[in-house]
Amino acid sequence: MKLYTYFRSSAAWRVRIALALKGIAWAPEFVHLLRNGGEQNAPAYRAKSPAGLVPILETDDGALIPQSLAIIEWLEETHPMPALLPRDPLARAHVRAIALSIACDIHPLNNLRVLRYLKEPMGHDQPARDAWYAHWIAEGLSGVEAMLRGPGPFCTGDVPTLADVCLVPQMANARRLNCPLDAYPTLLRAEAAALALPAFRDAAPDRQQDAS
Ligand SMILES: N[C@@H](CCC(=O)N[C@@H](CS)C(=O)NCC(=O)O)C(=O)O
Repeated sequence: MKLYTYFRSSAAWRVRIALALKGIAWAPEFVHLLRNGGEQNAPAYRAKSPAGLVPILETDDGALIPQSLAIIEWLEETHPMPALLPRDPLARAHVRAIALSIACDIHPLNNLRVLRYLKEPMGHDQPARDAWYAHWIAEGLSGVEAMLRGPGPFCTGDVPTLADVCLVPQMANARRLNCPLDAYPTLLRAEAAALALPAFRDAAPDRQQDAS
């Protein structure tokens, strides 16, 4: 299968982690979000991804799956082991709630196209855009910190789940934009546990062939 990916995309990073945890072979198709006016905007890519976003997964049969969480759920259904969702329905709901808090409530507010729109046409300068970014990170991560319970070391227990898959890229993004993270000791613990695993580390932006 092929993954349309950009090294710094946290949504693509989620999928790279899931593929690595499940030991699934894949080939990268690089989509540089900044070069050539943004390769996500090229007509050939838009034909595959009308939304102009990475990641998309192309299956061996040529089917295209957009949206990182839809891709990961498809991987979970087609390659169930190791599981990224617990068996117990309530525990599954909890894992999904953490993942969605990150993927739906934090990440979209700080996405490239949103930050660009704040600049043009809205006219917000860099300090204002940085404040926007930091505000939504703090608001979002405080909520997620309060959702974690139990001894860990991962988000919801002693194995990594979809929650950890979403957490690690979001923490890295926050750090890259100099957002303070000291107020989130449980998230830092879960992040450290995840990054001790090769699947999380090898999927990181600086390990990708398109890193520049
Ligand atoms: N909800 C989508 C978000 C995808 C997304 O926002 N991708 C970003 C990179 S992390 C992107 O392609 N941005 C292009 C742009 O903003 O122009 C998912 O989870 O896959």
